[in-house]
Amino acid sequence: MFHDKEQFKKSFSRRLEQTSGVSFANSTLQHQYQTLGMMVREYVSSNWIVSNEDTRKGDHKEVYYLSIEFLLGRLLVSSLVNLGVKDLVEDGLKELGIELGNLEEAEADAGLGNGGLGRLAACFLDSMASLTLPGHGHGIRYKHGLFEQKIIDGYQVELPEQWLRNGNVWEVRKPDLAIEIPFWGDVQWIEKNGKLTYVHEHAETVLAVPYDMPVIGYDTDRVNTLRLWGAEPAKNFPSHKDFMQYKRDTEQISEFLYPNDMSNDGKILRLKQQYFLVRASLQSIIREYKQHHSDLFSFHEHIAIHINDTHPALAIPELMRILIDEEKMKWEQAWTIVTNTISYTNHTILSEALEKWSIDLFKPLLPRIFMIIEEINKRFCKELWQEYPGDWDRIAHMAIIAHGFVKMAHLSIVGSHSVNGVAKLHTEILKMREMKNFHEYYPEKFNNKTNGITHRRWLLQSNPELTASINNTIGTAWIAEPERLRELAAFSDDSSFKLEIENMKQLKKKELAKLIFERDGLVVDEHSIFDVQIKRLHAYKRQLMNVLHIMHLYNRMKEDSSFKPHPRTFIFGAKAAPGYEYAKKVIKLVHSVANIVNNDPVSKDYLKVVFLENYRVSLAEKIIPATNVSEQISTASKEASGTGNMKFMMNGAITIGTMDGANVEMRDLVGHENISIFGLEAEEVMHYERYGGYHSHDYYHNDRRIKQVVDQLTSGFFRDSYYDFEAISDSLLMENDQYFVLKDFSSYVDAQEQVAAAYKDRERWLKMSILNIAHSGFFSSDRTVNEYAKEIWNVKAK
Ligand code: 26V
Repeated sequence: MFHDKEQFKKSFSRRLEQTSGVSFANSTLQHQYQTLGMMVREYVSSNWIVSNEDTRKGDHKEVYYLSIEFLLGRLLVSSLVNLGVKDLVEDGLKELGIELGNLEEAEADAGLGNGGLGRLAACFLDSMASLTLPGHGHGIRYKHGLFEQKIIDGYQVELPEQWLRNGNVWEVRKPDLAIEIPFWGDVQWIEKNGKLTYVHEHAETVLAVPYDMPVIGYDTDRVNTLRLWGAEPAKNFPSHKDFMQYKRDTEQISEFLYPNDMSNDGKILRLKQQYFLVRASLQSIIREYKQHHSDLFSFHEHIAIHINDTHPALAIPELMRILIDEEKMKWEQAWTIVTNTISYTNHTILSEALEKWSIDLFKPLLPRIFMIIEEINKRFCKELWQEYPGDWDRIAHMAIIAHGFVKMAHLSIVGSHSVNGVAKLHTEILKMREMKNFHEYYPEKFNNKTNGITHRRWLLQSNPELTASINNTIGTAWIAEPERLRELAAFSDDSSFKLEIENMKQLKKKELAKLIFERDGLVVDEHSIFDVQIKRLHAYKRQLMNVLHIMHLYNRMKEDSSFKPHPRTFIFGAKAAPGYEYAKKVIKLVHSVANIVNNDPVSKDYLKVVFLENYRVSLAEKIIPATNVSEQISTASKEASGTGNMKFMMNGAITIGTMDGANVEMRDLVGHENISIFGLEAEEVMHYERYGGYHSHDYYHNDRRIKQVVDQLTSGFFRDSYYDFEAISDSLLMENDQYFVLKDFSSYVDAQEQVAAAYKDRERWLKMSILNIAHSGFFSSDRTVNEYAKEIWNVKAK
């Protein structure tokens, strides 16, 4: 149905009328989108079945990627791109009077993630399928993804997100494969068929129902599966409980995605979500495995299970439970299988995000799992005692259970065969600081896998103009081997390629300017520098430093009428966790600064500040190709990797950034003259943190520019919000500026001036831009996933 345009048009119109129940002429965009979606699903269904049956029969090792988040975004156009039929469909629809772009907008984002960690999982799915690796995802089918952000008077307001309002064409519900998940109750030690065993009694059971989504690879018949679990009442509800209460309690498990990334509030519902995901996934993996194997003794030779951060770490004790209680294996044998099956990625060193659960909460909810963790801990501490006799301090630090808490990172390290960080610097910090003791004890487990992004979504799909220019210049081999983008380096002085890059950027900026006007009624100068910071709002990401810099430029213009900076449009997009007051104040500050700068006749033709509401994947796809300057300005050592930085680089933006996360590797690849690096380095930050010596007051008192902008926060300069910014000012002065904003301010201003100077030099700028694109191939998630497959999972392409 996608091989021939005429045939496509015919089946599309027929299907539309059959399924929507209205005539073609009266159909809505929603009808049209649903129809096309169904056609794609049907088109891949036979390959999907073949892929599933192939791997199981062929005895290939498979990998399962367990993640509490999958931030997929929209799927229609990425599916068409991967199937290689986008142009045909676009042309066919056009002849029917329909714009593919409009159908694209009719799809809701699948926003089942907070940020980097969830989007990484989605990029990995795309790469696994495109590399024809047998790799599947397991996650939760949240009824509401990350909240929808509204800005009212400059303040963030959260609304429940509704991605399932019009159904989800990409999923297949499989109620016959549902699995029961027990919570609470008690564990009894009983004799059964002459053997002692544990049984879990009086549990409250929840039903996990799988919804399968096809994961379509690029230019391959491979179709993998993302299985998302939805919670429903089980057939037998507990007799002691009111049935309505029971229904609410069960459905709540997959109702909402927790919106507070990086803050571990230890809520029981979250622990329920984690066990729900883990138990359902393992049951489903083992059920399929058993169709072809009579026992689980060589499970780890056929199955790899990856845990995306510690959220699915209960896979370790759960797999132990299955092997011991159900398969009747000995502890040692089970432990060998478990540790050889599981691998773990750490995504942050921020202590606020490290998960730990109080025993009081954990033990009653998951009684058997708690017993098993106690046993793992006991044996681990005993081993440590052998290695470090008498070193109580070290053992207490490394224990899995200590001071009334279960530490999930420790469980993950002890129960897996591989622990990886997500960028070189991050892995070094893990090894040398945060997880030093563990690295000393298990040096062979630790390794680095620098993150990546799928170049199919972030270049082919979101920037077809750049894709076409690249194809015309170096051919199309880079699509399968993205590191061949490097061949573009030879064209960094080529005037016609430069012109193409310039035209591409201009076109993308024009499109974004139009979007900004439609959303906000704000006119931005298409020829200004588009300077962008889009990411979750966090103190360590330092959106505040960006805002203070804008205030400083404004102050300069007010004081010196001869100072006319190159026009700039500062674009922000960010959601703040609903309970994160400081982050919400920074959002308000962006709006207050915008109010002044965008309206003052002195500045309004030079500086524009735009905050794009409800930042999400589909918006990123429109912003990134239009960006000139990419802001990656976290306090060094705090951003594990960053992945937005890579998307901008691939689309020809110049990065202004600190030596943090993957920025370090970007600089090494592109060369220091093609990226603007400033500020403290990680070692320096960690030295101050350990030994002190930084006094933000000194910077406040000794730098007039700093004093001026900090004073403005509380002096009544922002007439609409007199008291709003006291907390921000306090964080800088009273709390000694934990993220070194004032310390790095001056070097940031200098770096910004250098960026502006480079932009004025057209030839130099375009050369930089081309070299950034040329060196971005390393950051394709195909490279990352290949490394995982070879060095951690030991799985091979089919
Ligand atoms: C932690 C928590 C704590 C409990 C409440 C809910 C919740 C949700 C998510 C997280 C994990 C946050 C960690 C994270 O997203 N890290 C980011 O991972 C990216 C992919 O590796 C990386 O590029 C970013 O630098 C890193 O911040």
